[in-house]
Amino acid sequence: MLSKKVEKALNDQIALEADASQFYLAMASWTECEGYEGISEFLYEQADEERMHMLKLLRFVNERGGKAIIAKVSAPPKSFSSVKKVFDNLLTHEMKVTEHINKLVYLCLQEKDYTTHNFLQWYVSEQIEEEGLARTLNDKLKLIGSDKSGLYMFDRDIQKLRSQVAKPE
Ligand code: OFO
Repeated sequence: MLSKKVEKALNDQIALEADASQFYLAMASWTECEGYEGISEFLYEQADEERMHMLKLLRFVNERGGKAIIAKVSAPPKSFSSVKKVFDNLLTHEMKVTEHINKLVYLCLQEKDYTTHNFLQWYVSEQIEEEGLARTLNDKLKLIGSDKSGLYMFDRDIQKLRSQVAKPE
């Protein structure tokens, strides 16, 4: 059985993952309209992944005798100033998620909820991957700067870059 504190923190995390999914969807749609096929495909997949993260938490809360709350998602921006800005947003978002996961893990220890602590280890590994990938992509874009042909290749190769960063099971 979840303590009220852990249940509330897990529900906050559900809302955060749902927000991330919606935000990435907005970036996927914008990059698609701007003609970046590879980048938009990558971001559509990221949006799906965030939804999966949200669902996994939701099912866990219900299975452990809590009540998952489906919160309202915030409206993401309609447009973005550049591809670089999109990936800055991605990194900032991932860093925020990592910080929240770490706080959740700490709370589980305080509450002596070792089951949830164990469940969250998957998220800890996932965040290492996601943050690492977001950093790698930002570093590439920094190198590319305003070079249009570099950006063209980045769009073409982004899925290859993703597979170079191994995904956890
Ligand atoms: Fe679920 O926040 Fe990214 O991974």
